[in-house]
Amino acid sequence: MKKLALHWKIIIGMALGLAFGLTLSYTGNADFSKDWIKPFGTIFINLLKLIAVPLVLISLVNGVASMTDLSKLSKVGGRSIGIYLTTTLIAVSIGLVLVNFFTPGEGFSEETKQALITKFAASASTKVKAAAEIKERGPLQPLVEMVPDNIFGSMSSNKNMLQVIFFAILFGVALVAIPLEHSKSVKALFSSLDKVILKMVDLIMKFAPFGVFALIASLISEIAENDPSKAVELLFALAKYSLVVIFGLLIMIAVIYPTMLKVFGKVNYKDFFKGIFPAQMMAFSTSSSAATLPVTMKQVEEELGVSEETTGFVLPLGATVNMDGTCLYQGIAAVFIAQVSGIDLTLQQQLSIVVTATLASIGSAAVPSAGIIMLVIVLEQLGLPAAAIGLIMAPDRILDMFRTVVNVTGDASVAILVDKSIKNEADNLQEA
Ligand code: DAS
Repeated sequence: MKKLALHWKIIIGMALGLAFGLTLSYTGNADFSKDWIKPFGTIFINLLKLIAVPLVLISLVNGVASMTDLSKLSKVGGRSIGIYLTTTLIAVSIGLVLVNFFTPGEGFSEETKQALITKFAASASTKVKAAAEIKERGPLQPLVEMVPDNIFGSMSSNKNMLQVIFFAILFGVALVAIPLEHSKSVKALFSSLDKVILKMVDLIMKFAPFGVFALIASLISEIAENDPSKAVELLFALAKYSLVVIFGLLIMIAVIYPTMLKVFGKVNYKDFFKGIFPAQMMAFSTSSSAATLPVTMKQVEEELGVSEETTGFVLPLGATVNMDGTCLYQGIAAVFIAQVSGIDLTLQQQLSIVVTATLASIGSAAVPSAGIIMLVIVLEQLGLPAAAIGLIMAPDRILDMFRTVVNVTGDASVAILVDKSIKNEADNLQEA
C-alpha cells in the first residue's frame, strides 16, 4: 500500500481527535482525556519547543555561512536583505490588518468564550498583561534586548529567540570573514549539524498525527464538556482563521509581488508566473523551500533570466531567511490565539508581533512545519499561551503548503529585482 503523506496522516489525526473528543464530551468522560490523552499533546508541544532554539541557531549559522565571501555579502547581500526585510514587513502587516479586521478568534458564545479563556489565558505569562510596563521602556529597548549578555542564558529559554538569532547571524558572518583554512571544518560541522537537526524535526513530525489527535481530543472534550455545539463553534473559528491566512497569502501572490516586479523590475507578471509556476507547485507539494530550492534556482535562472551568480547567492539565502508567507501566518496565528484566549493586544504589543514574527520567520528553517515550531517561540516571546498551538495545529499542514508557495515566490521576486538593479548599475557605469 502506498505510504500515506504526512499531511494526510495529520488530517486523519485531526478528524479522529475531533470524533474522539466529541464522544468523550457526549459520554461525560472529559477526565479520561485529561489523564490519558492530553499528556501526549503536551509531549508534542514540548518536542516543538525542544527543537526550536537549536533549529534556529544551526539553520541560520549554516545559511549565513554558506555565503562565499563578505564582498559578495556586502553588494548582493545588502540589496537582498533590504528587499527581504521590506517584503517580510509588508507580509506581516497585511496579516495583522486582516486578522484584526476579520477577528476569526472572536464571536464565540459567552459560555464557549469563558471555557477557552479558562483553558488558555491561565497559561499566558504576565508579559502580555503587563502592558503598562512596556510604556516605561525607551524606544530602543527592543534593540538593547536583542543583544544577549550570555548566549547560554538566551538559549536556556524560548523567550530569547531574538538573541539567539542575533548570535547566529553574528557567528555566521564571522565564520565567512575568517580565512577558509580556519572556517572550513566549522562550516562542515554546521552543515552536518543542519542535516541532523532537520532529521530531528522530521522524526518529531512523525509523531505529529498522534500529537494532533491528543491535542484536538483533549481540547474538544475540555471545552465542549457536555455540549458538543461548542466544538462546532471551535471548528467554525478554525475554518475562518484558515481562510484569513489563505486570503493574506493570495494578496502577496496576486498583488504585492506582481506590483513590485512591474514597478521596480519592469517584469510582466504573466511571464513571471509562467516561469515560477513549476517551483510553486513543488513548494505546494513538498511544504519545503529547501526541497524546492533546486527547482526555484533552475526556473529563476533559465526561465526568468537571472544571472547564475545572483541566483546562486540570493536564493539559498532567501530559502533560509526570507519567509514572507510564514511571517504573515505567524502574525495572524499570534493574534488569533490572543483573541481566542480573550487577551486584548494593544497596538504596541501588535507592533512587537511585527518584530518578533519577522525575526521568527528569519529563524525558521526551510522544512515542513518550521513555521509552527517557530510560532511556539513567538507566543512565548509575547507571553501568549503556547498550549493554544493545539487549536491551530490541525489545519497547519495544509496552510504550510500555501505559505511555502509564498516563501518561494518571494525569494524568486527578490532574485529578479536584485539582478535587475545590478545590471542597471553596470549599464549606467558603461554609459558614464
Ligand atoms: N514549510 C516552510 C518552508 O519550507 C514554511 C513554514 O513552515 O512556515 O518554507
